[in-house]
Amino acid sequence: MPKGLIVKALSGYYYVEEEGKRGGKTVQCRARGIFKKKGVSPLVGDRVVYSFTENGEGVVDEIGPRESELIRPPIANVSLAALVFSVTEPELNMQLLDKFLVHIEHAEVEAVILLTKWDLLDRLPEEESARLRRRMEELIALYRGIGYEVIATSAKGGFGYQGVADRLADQISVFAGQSGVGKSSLLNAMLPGVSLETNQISQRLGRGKHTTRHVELLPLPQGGYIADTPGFSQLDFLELGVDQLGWCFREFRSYAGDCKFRGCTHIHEPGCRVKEGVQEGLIADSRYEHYLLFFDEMKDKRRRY
Ligand SMILES: Nc1nc2c(ncn2[C@@H]2O[C@H](COP(=O)(O)OP(=O)(O)OP(=O)(O)O)[C@@H](O)[C@H]2O)c(=O)[nH]1
Ligand SMILES: [Mg+2]
Ligand SMILES: [Zn+2]
Repeated sequence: MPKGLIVKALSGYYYVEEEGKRGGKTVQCRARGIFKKKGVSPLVGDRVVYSFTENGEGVVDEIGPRESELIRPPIANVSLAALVFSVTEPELNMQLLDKFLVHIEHAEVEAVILLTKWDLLDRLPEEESARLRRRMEELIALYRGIGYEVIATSAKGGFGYQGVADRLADQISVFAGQSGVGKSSLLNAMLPGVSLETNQISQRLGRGKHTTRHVELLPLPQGGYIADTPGFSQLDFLELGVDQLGWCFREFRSYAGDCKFRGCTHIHEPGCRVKEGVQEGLIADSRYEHYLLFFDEMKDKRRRY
């Protein structure tokens, strides 16, 4: 039976590309009923075994082991997530960025932060532009300091994306972020011959807010794939345990080992090295505040379910 890769999922169909034929024609497949019974659903990025049916369509028979699995956006075998945030329109939300990083750390996927629409900084009134620039400089210093790569881009201004393209080569990567931050626009600018629908077009058609409606893997010229995904407005922590939260704040790890108590939640325990790190300015206040916020959010959820 042939092997392949699911490159798109739409309305209960999975589009499978034959192994070794990157960018080639896909076979439209249904999933075998057994998956539903087992509570498993195939994901874009899954390596699968499939077979053909009489009508020229196919059936996904087996799903290969997953190296990683993201729930939001739903995609398997991603090794790099590009978290896309615009400097403005919409203005960057640091709480959402940290929440996103928690999800990515939990999935054990690498992350790179892309700051889009950099060209808008030149077009804003001077004061507003200066304020945003300062904010971006601080943000870049903070996240680079933690160990995340940050790249400034502009699909309109035509810069930044060579660095992004190089970073994505030879693996499955995903563009994820709020709706309207410019994920599809950046991919269109980066990839010759690709023209994904972006917001302006859909406004003309009078459609709603989210422009991209499905997850799709696009072949990259340098090898590998990039997934464009629909934006989201919020993320929740359903699948994450509260005891795992501290570990998902990457820079806490080197301090957490020296906390007095094992299983320290870094909230009210004495001898907490993480809290000391915050007081000494080694850990950013904003990161610790978001940790506390997410901790409460997760506790609340537990109480409700
Ligand atoms: N000035 C400027 N505008 C941009 C840039 N990139 C995207 N835009 C605009 O931002 C709007 C949203 O862009 P999209 O690419 O559709 O955003 P998206 O993240 O794919 O949105 P969803 O598919 O809804 O998740 C469009 O009007 C784009 O023209 C940029 O670099 N500079
Ligand atoms: Mg889009
Ligand atoms: Zn602690």
